[in-house]
Amino acid sequence: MKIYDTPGFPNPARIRIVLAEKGLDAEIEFVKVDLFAAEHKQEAFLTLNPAGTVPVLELDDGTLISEGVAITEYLDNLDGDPILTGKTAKEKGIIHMMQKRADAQLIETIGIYFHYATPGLGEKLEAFKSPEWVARKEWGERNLVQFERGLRYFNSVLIAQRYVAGEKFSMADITVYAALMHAAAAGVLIPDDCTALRTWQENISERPSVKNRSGQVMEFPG
Ligand SMILES: N[C@@H](CCC(=O)N[C@@H](CS)C(=O)NCC(=O)O)C(=O)O
Repeated sequence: MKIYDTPGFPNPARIRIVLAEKGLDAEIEFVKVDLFAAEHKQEAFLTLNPAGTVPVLELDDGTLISEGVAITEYLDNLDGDPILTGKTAKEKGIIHMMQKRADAQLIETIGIYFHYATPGLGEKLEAFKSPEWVARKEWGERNLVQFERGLRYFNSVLIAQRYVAGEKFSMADITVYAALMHAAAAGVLIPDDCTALRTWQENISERPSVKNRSGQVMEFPG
């Protein structure tokens, strides 16, 4: 199997954590995509994923799977023992609900803030997004407010339970963790009073699947 991604970026990090949790690292060949050069917006990459985003998984028979949740489902179910996406109907329902909330409230909002209200990944890539800078910045700032609301929501969840979707670690934890990684790279920190979220983040950083990766930060050109 191959994974097209960019090391250190939050959505690729989600899948790298999944691979480590599943003990699948050795089965994967990584192909690096240069986001700063907008390689993912060129025809060759768009044939792999029309959305023009990383990561993308390519199976040995050439099948292409993009979207973090879809890739996670595939990898988690490969050995018939899904530990990240739920075993029972109830677990699956709750994990997918919390996963969607983590995407909508954190991953998407911090991504919009980063690309629209800050210099993002630099001129070459950001030219592919809206050129109306003033409106962009306002849109980005509004998403930061949503992101901060999302942090408070997940803090309240983690006051009541150990992990994002209950008492077991799941893909929803990985998504929230990756969103916080992205936020830190964009200079956005967890508010001091979100103590449950901070404690949870410290605990997740200690997981073997995360520990060796938590030092990876997004590197900016120039
Ligand atoms: N919904 C997608 C999001 C993937 C995504 O946004 N990846 C980022 C890297 S962290 C990307 O490719 N960004 C490039 C861009 O937005 O141009 C998923 O779950 O895989």
